[in-house]
Amino acid sequence: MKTQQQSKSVTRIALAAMAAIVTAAIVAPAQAAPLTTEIPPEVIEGTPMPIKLANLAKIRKTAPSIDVPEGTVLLSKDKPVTGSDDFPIIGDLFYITDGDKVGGEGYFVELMDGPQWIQIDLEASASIAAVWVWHFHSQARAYHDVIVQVSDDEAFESGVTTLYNNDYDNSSELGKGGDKPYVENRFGLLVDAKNTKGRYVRLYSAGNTSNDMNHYIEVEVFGKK
Ligand SMILES: [Ca+2]
Repeated sequence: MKTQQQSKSVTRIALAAMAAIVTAAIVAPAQAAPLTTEIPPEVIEGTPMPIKLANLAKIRKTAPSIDVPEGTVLLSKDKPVTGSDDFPIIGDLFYITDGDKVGGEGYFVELMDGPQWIQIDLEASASIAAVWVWHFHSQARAYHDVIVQVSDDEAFESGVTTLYNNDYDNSSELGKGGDKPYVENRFGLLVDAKNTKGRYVRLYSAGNTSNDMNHYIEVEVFGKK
């Protein structure tokens, strides 16, 4: 029969062993690195417009960052882009993956008013770690109903994962989102994709606080093939 002292010491050893296992479990998948990208210079043009929107997120003053798995790369560069508006009013859909993130004239594509979407085809299913979005940053404004989704289905009819949704009143009818509307600036919106598997990334918006149109300068999809 064990004495109380022996029993305590066995417990201590067991606890130490458990702690070692827990530590190993935490350390093992931590082969992660903070995601960085090139942040475009600030270009502010025109007259500031009032932003009348409740529940706005705090304005970003520095580049956002999340940890992503080691070996994460930019998957979207020059990948084909389609959209709900095939004939943009200004610019071209390929601007969205051409690597240029400069604010101002000549760098953004303008899609018509109302709820519109664009879709990036990564040309193969991938493990997606993050989606970094620049709608427009030469004027402070917030886009309505920003929704980011991933799927292996080109038509987004099945197997759809919503990564981000700030349609707080479900006006775009894709479901109510819990993310906060935000003011666009050169730091963009960094969405944690949590290594979701998919070939297509679709982004929705429904106008902005300055006008009814939809704009994109660049969207970067990061992940592993
Ligand atoms: Ca671009």
